[in-house]
Amino acid sequence: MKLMIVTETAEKIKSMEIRGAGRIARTAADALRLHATALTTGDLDTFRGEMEAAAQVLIATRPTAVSLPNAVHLVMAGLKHETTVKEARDGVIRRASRFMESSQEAVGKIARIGARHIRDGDVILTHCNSEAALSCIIEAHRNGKNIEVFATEVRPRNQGLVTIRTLNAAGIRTNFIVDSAVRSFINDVDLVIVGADAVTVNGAVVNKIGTSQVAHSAHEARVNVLVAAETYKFAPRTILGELISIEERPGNEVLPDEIAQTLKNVTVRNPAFDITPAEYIDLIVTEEGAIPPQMAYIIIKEYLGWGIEEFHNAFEINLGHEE
Ligand code: RUB
Repeated sequence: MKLMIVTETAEKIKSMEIRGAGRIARTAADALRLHATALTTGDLDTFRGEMEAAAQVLIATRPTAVSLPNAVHLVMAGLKHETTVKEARDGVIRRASRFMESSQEAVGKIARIGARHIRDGDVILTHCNSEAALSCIIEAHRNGKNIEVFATEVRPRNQGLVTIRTLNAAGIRTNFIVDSAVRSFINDVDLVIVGADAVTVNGAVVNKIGTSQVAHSAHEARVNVLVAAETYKFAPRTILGELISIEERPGNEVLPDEIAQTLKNVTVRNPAFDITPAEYIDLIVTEEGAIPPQMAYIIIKEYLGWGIEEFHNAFEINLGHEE
């Protein structure tokens, strides 16, 4: 009963009713806030245990967007030092509220910084539906720049529809294309702008499946690729060489079961994300400024507070003698 808000939120994230890395992170933080508010126990250990269980349920929903565990850890940080239930509850509420607020502010800052990299007359291509990427495009349009957009369809879940509705509402001239048409139009494009679910320490960007093909086409055509990503999308544990796991979703998102069942030799594969190497990315715009992807470690160390030595201490890792 007490976990209701958490299980409902987890269900909505899994089914993608709530989607997009930033929104997933804010909603998870809010669920933890509401859960802490609803917990009636007077026992600190029970409170901590209930919060930890809720955190695990939320983190387990979708594996790729690093914003989710980063947000959950931010909200849960401090819980082990708080000495009464009231202190712990207030702490969770304060940290969750601060995260939600700063996450929203970050998108506004990214919009202002990203818009500076868009020139009057630019044709921009975007893939999937990223709040951070769209905020840059919309800000440039608000600043009076005459821009035009190519937006992909984004099979199989059609997030491109959400993108074109937003661009249309903002009054931005938009071309809607199927995913496989990117290379045919790339020579008409001046700049690619996409969002991110995760950024690794070596500057690789994990985003909606197809992003790496878009970036590859752009690289080949010498079109710049800009990634709009809040700092909490950077993945600290990649410092240890940990890989980002790529979510594989059910095949029936791609091919209806009644057809798939008639094709005994066919397996439908449906990875939801892919990895674009740093060499195909020109700039990552964060709320702290625009950086080349090779500087991702600085964001992880300076803004998320995780340096290689913190990992060394936290996990008692002997960096020289790992198996
Ligand atoms: C969404 C997606 C978005 C990033 C960034 O994938 O790949 O580009 O999450 O979005 P899905 P934002 O639809 O599977 O969640 O900038 O809104 O955080």
